[in-house]
Amino acid sequence: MDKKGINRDEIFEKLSKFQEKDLTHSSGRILGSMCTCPHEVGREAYSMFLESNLGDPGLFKGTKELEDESIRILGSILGKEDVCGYIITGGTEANIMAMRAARNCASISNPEIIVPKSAHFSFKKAADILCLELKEAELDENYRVDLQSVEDLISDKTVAIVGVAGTTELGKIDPIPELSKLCVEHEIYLHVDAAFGGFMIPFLKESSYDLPEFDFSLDGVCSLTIDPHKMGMAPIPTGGILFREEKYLDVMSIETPYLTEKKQSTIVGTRAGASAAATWALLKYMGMDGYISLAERCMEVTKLLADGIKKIGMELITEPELNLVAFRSDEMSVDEMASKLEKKGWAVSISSYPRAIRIIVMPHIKKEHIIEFIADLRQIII
Ligand code: 0PR
Repeated sequence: MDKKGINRDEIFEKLSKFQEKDLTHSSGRILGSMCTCPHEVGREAYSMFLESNLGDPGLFKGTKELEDESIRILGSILGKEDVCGYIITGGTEANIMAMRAARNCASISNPEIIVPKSAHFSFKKAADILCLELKEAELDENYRVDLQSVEDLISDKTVAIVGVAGTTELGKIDPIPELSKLCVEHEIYLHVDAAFGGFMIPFLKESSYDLPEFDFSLDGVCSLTIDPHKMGMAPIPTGGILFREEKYLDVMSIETPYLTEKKQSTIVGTRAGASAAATWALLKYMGMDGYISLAERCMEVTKLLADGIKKIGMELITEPELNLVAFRSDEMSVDEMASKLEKKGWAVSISSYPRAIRIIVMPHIKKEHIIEFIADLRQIII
């Protein structure tokens, strides 16, 4: 560290230089990210609550109310208003918390969890941290989890089954009603990872899209991940974890004798109250109508992209169910295509199963970006 500090202006000049090297979502060039430009209402709410720490909620009673109300509102769009839960850092923390609750509830030795092959890698972290054996279920021809494969993996050590509502790589929705039935029959904890789909599916359903049930309206669903920092447009880091009943929090609570709350069920101690404030502000500001039209707009742009890809003779991996399009071409490898697109200034990502170019049509991607992208893509393959 330097002995003397440097002045404020110089600091910010230097910071700008670093920032210039970053890509920005607002350029419309980031096509492979599940994050987006945070909404200005969320930004302002976030910056208002920078000193608030939900790890000691007795000191920040107002922020705690914002968190509780956010959880209630999220519950109300997800089939059960009286859920419990927290606004946390994101999908990874949410999934780890859910697996911890499931493991502690079951309290058996050598516990196992069953996740679809398409599940996010955060479950591998959860398995490692919590000493769980991870069993991966196969997918069907539409890249949704295969129910028979899940059933075949169930053993007397199974403590949780996971379904994904909006998979990371392809945006597919697993058959959650069937998983719920299976879990009720076998008395196994069911967690739904709707980190991505949670802010899309309820609103698309309101807007006449025919999508399956995936939330607490299904008896078997014990917990659900929903990330405001993805399709909710909140600043990073803002995740959500919801539990059907308080007992799931109790099994992982730790005593915190000198704090204003006597027990803590979250993994993280000091927690950003700003994330809860931003979530509350956006839920209130957008309302059902705001999120419905956002979801509809993303789906329209998704359709434009999918149609454009087909028109230039490329193959969609699967029909998009949410705002995610994955495709490939017979003419060129996926890696070569990605690197040529990068040279033209497009930041795409590559899905691993199957290997394909993967584009998530987040709110920062507009029709004009897609038109420009398709034109570049056509040029690349001719
Ligand atoms: N569950 C699902 C279904 C996800 O898609 C993700 C992340 C997670 C859990 C974990 O969430 P956190 O990253 O909030 O802990 N999905 C994105 C992905 O891995 C995250 C992301 C976002 C990655 C933007 C890159 C990026 O530029 O692709």
